[in-house]
Amino acid sequence: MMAEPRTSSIEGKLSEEFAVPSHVDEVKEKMAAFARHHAEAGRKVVLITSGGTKVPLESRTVRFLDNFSSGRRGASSAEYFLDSGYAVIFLHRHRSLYPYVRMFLTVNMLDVLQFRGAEGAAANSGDVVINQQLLPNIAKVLKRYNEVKDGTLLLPIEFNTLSEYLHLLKAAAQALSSIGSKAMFYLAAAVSDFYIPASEMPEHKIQSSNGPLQLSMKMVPKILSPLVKDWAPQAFVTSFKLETDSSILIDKARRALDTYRHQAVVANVLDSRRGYVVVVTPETQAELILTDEDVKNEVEIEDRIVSNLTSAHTKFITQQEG
Ligand code: 9Z3
Repeated sequence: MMAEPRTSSIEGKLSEEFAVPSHVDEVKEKMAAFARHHAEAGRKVVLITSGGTKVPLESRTVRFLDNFSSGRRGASSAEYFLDSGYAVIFLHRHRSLYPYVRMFLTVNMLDVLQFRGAEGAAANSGDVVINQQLLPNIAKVLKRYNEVKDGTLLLPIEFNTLSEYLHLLKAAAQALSSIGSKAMFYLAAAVSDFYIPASEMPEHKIQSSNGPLQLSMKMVPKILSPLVKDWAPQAFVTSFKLETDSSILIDKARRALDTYRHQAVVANVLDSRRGYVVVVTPETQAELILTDEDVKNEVEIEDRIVSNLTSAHTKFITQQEG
């Protein structure tokens, strides 16, 4: 078994080495009010993290290290959680995929809009309408989007930097602690494991005239540890494990569960992540696979993941209360 990370040193590192965003208290209060309101209305609340992180190499940043994550997993999962009756806090990277809107990002807006009336493109003023033949699902999606908006069921919170992500996740965990086991964490963001501390970062643009670049990066603190132990100890916590080598995937997922003692790990491999995942819990292991038929019918794997986890969450709540 892995040595358990020391929680207090992680909290210390977080406050010393990662700049606290100025709006963190305000956002925390917003999240706490959202959670209280929905829990009182009998809803469960899920905090979804989504998207990649970028890690700056210079303090006046010209260059940064990024990763592949599009935020699609988080955005589509948010929709399935909403369909399952959850209220959703969507902690996502600025400009990563967003629930509902994600479906229309590949269309050029100007190609699907037209002037109303017979004169069509010849007109140069008047009402603009959408060509629904080019966006067959738009009415259905717009209706659902408006229902979610009118019910204030989705609270979007953005992060840009790794520091913002870490502090906002901490604030979210503390904000949700008041609703105990009704809270779920669904940590799908692809967060950098490495960073350069502000004290070791050059201020100005790194000069290529100095020759080849060697970087030394530090480990990002394992924030899952204080989240599970201290900030939201009663919540149902799901982390994600990504590998490129499928032969080590399940072992790594089990090790994460042993180390952090949370409830579930969704294990996935980069290339097959849209069609295959394994949900690993201390007692179970469920393979979720999309068949060719599923793909033809536009079934998404997030539908299966969310259905698996919402059932596990319901059982978890019953056990906690019993
Ligand atoms: C995931 O594994 C997500 O499923 C993906 C989704 C990021 C692969 P997309 O955003 O992709 O839909 O394009 N997220 C967690 C990845 C991660 O970095 N996990 C770390 C690890 O595996 C920390 S738990 O060690």
